[in-house]
Amino acid sequence: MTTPDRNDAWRADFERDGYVVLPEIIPPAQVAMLVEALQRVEKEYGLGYARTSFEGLKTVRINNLLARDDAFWQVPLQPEVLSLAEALLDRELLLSSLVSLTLGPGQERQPLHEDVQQIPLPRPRPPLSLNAIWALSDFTEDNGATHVVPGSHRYDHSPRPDEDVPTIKATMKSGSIMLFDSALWHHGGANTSNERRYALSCYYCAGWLRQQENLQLGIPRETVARMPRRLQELCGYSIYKGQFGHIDNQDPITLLGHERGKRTVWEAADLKKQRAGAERP
Ligand SMILES: O=C(O)CCC(=O)C(=O)O
Repeated sequence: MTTPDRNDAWRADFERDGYVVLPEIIPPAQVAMLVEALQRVEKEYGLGYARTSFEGLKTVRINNLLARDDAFWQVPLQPEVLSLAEALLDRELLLSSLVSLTLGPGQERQPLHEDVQQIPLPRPRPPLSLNAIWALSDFTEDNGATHVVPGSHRYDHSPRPDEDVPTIKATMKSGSIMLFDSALWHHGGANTSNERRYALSCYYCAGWLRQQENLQLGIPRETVARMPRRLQELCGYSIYKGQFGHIDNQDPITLLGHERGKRTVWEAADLKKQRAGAERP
């Protein structure tokens, strides 16, 4: 269980540094199951290394993981991370993407970047999106642990291509999760070891922001229909503040066989008026 004290401490670290590490919160059996699932999916779909240097020419990235194997469904619902993400974004947040980051031996360091560089809004700003990097291997000095620039989420600009700043390596034990503000400057490290570094990136965004992966079109409807309702909502079968994302004034969750979803903001306003009228003597 998440105690309020622990949650508050994590949130304070996150706000100061732009990231926080939740040490070893995933049980070893779940880590092993996820690594096995990644290996199975990689083989089943005949996947290879990414094709761009940013994504990593010695890195296997499996996109759209929720559609590939049910084993990944629990990842976005991880209680501690989801409750922190809800506290930072709000409960109507969305899953932006769920992707694996398997760094092979020989993978070079990634360029310094932030994950919301394309969003045309001034910095600094409150978090728009959050990335939870799940360590499914120990993140060590030499296998490509993510580098971060603490406090850089508060800088007034995104990193320039030639910007040379000191970073720290977020080394952590397998089963740990690093949650960071996607405005934080960071990059994947170089993997100079002989082993693969297994990781997942579970990326959440505000409910009013476009998702990085188009999960409504990318996951077959019959697959989403089998998911837990909270995961369906996170995938975009939901409306933000009763207004954004509706289909003909209906919450899209009804497309998945649920009788009722959230009311639109307009229905809610009329209902409030009717109730106030009924209470008047
Ligand atoms: O692999 C990592 O450690 C980080 C990857 C990353 O930051 C990205 O691809 O945007």
